[in-house]
Amino acid sequence: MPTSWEKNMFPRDFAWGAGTAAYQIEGGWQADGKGPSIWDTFCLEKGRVFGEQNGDEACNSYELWEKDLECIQQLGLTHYRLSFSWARLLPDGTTRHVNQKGVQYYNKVIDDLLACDVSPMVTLYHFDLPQALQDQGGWKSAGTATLFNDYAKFCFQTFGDRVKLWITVNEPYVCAKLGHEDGLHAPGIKEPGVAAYLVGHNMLRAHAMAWHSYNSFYRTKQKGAVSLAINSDWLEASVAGCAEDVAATERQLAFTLGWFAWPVFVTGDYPKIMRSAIDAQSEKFGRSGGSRLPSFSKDEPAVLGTADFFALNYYTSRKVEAGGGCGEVLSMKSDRDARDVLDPSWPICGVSWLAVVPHGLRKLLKYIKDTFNNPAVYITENGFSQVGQLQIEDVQRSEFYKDTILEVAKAIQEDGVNVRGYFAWSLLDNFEWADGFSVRFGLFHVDFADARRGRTIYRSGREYAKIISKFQCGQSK
Ligand code: GBH
Repeated sequence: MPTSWEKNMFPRDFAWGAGTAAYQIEGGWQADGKGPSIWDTFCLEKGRVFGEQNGDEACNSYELWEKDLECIQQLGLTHYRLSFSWARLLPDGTTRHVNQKGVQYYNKVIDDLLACDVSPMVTLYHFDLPQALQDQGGWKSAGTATLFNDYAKFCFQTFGDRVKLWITVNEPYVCAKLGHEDGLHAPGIKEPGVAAYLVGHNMLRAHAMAWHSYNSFYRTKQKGAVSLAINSDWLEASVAGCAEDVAATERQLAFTLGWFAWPVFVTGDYPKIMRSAIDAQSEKFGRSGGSRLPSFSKDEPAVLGTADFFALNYYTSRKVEAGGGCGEVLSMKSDRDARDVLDPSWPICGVSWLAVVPHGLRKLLKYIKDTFNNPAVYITENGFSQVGQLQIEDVQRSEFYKDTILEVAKAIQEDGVNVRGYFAWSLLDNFEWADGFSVRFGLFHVDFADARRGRTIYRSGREYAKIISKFQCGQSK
């Protein structure tokens, strides 16, 4: 078992990347004809975001893109994952009106990357729905999936000659659960036990339509690959061998990873235990009117098989035990009847939800290989944040990156997982959603108190650059 770097631990063409998302870094919220998004609206309401902060300016990457490019080069990345702001390209969400200034901005980003031999991976949707579409029902409305497909086709058509790796939607779980069940993310809807399932369904439909569009109209010419990014913790039964905990772990997995991966990679439908748990709760609550979990229509393009690779966002691991199922009201929590337990041997660092468990990633990768028929996998996000007293010499985060990347190497070498790339989250400290700027995930520190938004590499950034150079040395990207 390797405990230190060895030659050839990673394939020659392994993608070494870092990621960002439009609303988290760009700023320029009203610049050059951009339309408002649900995050612009959400941040206007008091009490939503830490310190009433917002992404109006963020890292100002809209104006300072060239600074970001310098950071990317300093790390020696082969790939950079960014997201497009839908409302910057299509201010009212539809292709009736294209904002050419937005097109110019992303064209420049893409062209500059390619000129530096860095390949872009583009996410079409990272939490920032155009407000105009929210006003028509947002992701709860079936029509949003069709409009997403139009937007996706527009992007393939406009940028697909140069972008070869596409993510349709980032973390539909988070949009559905935090945005429509808990109300902690935009659009701030709290309709527990109902809206999230509908939203998840429409996001899967949107993804599937976009994949089929690419497959039918662009793949032959553009030769790229399309997937959706699924976030998942590694889960283990709280007490190994305890039947109740094992069953709870299976339910929890079905309601998180399975919710999106089963339809796309396994059956074309939701996990059976997810549907039966939801329907059993409905019955208990005397709710009629059909399942709260929608069904896929035979008249629409199939969702099964609509991923050219597995895109995984991994941050943390959890132990799971049964419980939570006897709530007073319908909710996803009561449907799941499973709850997380933090293992005391897994240190919590930075934000409260992030127990640092690098070996959980290796186990999850093996699980993905075994469960989803050995797909090509890109780890599209992985990282660890700082909160409070800032350290540019962030030793702990440097160690975290080393440990985690070593686990990825083991997954490749010993478990035979087909991992194609690793993207650290994030290139820059940025607007961390409801946590505002209080939580820093960057490989580069950003000085938000200064209008110039200076970027300074952390020790963890230097560590990552060192690792990349070991495996990239003398190779053409
Ligand atoms: C990613 O989600 C996002 O894609 C990215 O934009 C973000 O910057 C990054 O995480 C870091 O947070 O507050 O207890 O309800 C990661 C998956 C799922 C992790 C929701 C945080 C919230 C737990 N996230 N979870 S809680």
